[in-house]
Amino acid sequence: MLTLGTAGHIDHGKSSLVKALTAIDPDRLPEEKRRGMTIDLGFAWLQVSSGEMVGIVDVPGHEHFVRNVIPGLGGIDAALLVIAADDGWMPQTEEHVQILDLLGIRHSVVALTKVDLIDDPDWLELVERDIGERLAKTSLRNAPIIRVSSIDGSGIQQLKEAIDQLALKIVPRKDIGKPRLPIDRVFVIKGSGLVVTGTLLNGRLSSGADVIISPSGLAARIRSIESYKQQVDRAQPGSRVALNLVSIKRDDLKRGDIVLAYRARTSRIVDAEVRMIPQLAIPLKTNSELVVFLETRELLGRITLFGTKVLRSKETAMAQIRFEQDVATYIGEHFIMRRQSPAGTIGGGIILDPLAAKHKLRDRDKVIAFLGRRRGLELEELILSELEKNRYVKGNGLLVESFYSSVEIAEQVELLKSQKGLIGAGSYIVDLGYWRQQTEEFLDILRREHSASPLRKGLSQAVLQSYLDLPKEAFSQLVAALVCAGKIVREEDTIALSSHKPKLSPEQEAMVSEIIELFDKSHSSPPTMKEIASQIPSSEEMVRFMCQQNILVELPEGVLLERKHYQSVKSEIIRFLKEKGQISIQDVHSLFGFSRKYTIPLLGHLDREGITRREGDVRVLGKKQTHG
Ligand SMILES: Nc1nc2c(ncn2[C@@H]2O[C@H](COP(=O)(O)OP(=O)(O)O)[C@@H](O)[C@H]2O)c(=O)[nH]1
Ligand SMILES: [Mg+2]
Repeated sequence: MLTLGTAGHIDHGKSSLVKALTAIDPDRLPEEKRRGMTIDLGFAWLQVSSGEMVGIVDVPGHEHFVRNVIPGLGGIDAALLVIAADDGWMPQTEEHVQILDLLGIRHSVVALTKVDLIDDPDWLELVERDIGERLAKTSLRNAPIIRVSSIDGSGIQQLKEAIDQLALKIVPRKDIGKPRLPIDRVFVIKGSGLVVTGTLLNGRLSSGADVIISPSGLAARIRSIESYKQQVDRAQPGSRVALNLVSIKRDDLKRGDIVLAYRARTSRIVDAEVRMIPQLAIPLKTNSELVVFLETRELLGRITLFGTKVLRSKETAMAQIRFEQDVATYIGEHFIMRRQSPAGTIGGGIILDPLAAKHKLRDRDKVIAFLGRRRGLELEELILSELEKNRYVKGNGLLVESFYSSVEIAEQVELLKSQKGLIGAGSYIVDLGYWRQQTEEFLDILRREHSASPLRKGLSQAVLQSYLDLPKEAFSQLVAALVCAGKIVREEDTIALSSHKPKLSPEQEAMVSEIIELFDKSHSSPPTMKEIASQIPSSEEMVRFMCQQNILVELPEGVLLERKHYQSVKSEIIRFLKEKGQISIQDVHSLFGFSRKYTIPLLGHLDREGITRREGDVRVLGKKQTHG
């Protein structure tokens, strides 16, 4: 499946040639018939000797209708440049060749038409030499020139053979599973309804499929598909198709909209590399307003040049284009830039970042370098630069706006993972530099925390995560990796550097002894938190530390026991319960000398631990009857 586009000056015989090749008259509008002139795009097709269908898009040659030419040439694989032998190279020949060159169309054939009007063979040679010289500096430099006449049919067979040869050379368009049909015509057929046509790119469309219209985001359904006047269930990438759409209104569709089988992200701002045509007379200034043609769209935009204020003929630059509306583009998409006055094509470009944002002036160099990495359109560079830009990306959202399939992208990501070029963290992939920086940041936060509060065990995961910028899944992976590497330890929810040993200063050690002394002094009425605080100023943190260190055991209501004391009380209670079956508050008092102030919190604590269980006024053994 490939599509050929005509190009050339008005009246040079493009439409006649299409008719001679295909027996289909591409001029379908009544006005076109009446004026004998192509106004809008026309379509025809022929079968080449391999059996393959070749669609032909016939464009108008009049300079007024160049706005209709570019949408037609946007999706073609090869060009059929038509030049009349009597006229030779003319202004719209030039303009159309510029467009083809900017679109990067390399496959082409030149038809030298109206040779029946020329008797002088020297003249034909002269015209051919001129054409060859002019094409030499363009992407059409390898085009063979075939002499034809649509009137007497001479050369038509040779031209068909040249098209056969082209069809063999052209690599079929990739099916990357992201079908998009830039609409070039919308019309209503009595009886069947709404029809849109275009050249299908990047994937297949099936009848019955649900589709989305970009940029409106409206949903529609394909009722049926026609390709080269045949009803088909499924259309192949690269083919001309007509879709009969339902569940959408005529007024909701126009040329330039795109039929998509997936929801594409859009942006008003894109970054691109732009190139000026050799014939540019008035240089392009930064911040100029432009008309930008993308596939079948015609959009107003304003361009900011990076690294320069003006571009002259043949010059290139990285640039940002801001549109007045959201636009769905993809990396590697070609576009044409025209000026409104004086009207004319000034250059073209290739989208390098379809989802760009405004950049700060001081980031310019970084942005230029970022775009420079992408200009080769190599997948590895695209992935790495995308990560550098976004730091982390959900794996399945990576580079959806590119001409690589999700399988190709996933394979390259796996390769880069194995080469340690990026980090896979759950369903995310993370830029390697960013991952390292976040890891350092994480360890730094712990270092700072430990030195500021040497008595505290560490920080909770939630607090640590709030300091970093990573999705939860990736954060957990980072913690796991650091635990695995032995750099940190995790105890329940608390994380500390593995090197962290709570350390006490001589003054703090003195305070610990002072606190212990209070406990030693009053065995059956040990001091509570509050009581300690009132006797030893600023001791709260130390008491907390002693609890963390298991020197003290904290019971409800601020009651504290030394650990050893608590352990022996607990064992004694268990022993008592095993012997007697139950224990009362009075029993606890007689056993240990504790007043109610202590017995209630103590038994409450043991209940919570599952050692005891309350039954009316007494306790019995709880589920967890462990000693220790
Ligand atoms: N003598 C001669 N006239 C031609 C030939 N091809 C086209 N014409 C005439 O040139 C005029 C313009 O042709 P058309 O196909 O509409 O040109 P287009 O504007 O490039 O599409 C028409 O009057 C055609 O009959 C040719 O090979 N020989
Ligand atoms: Mg025509």
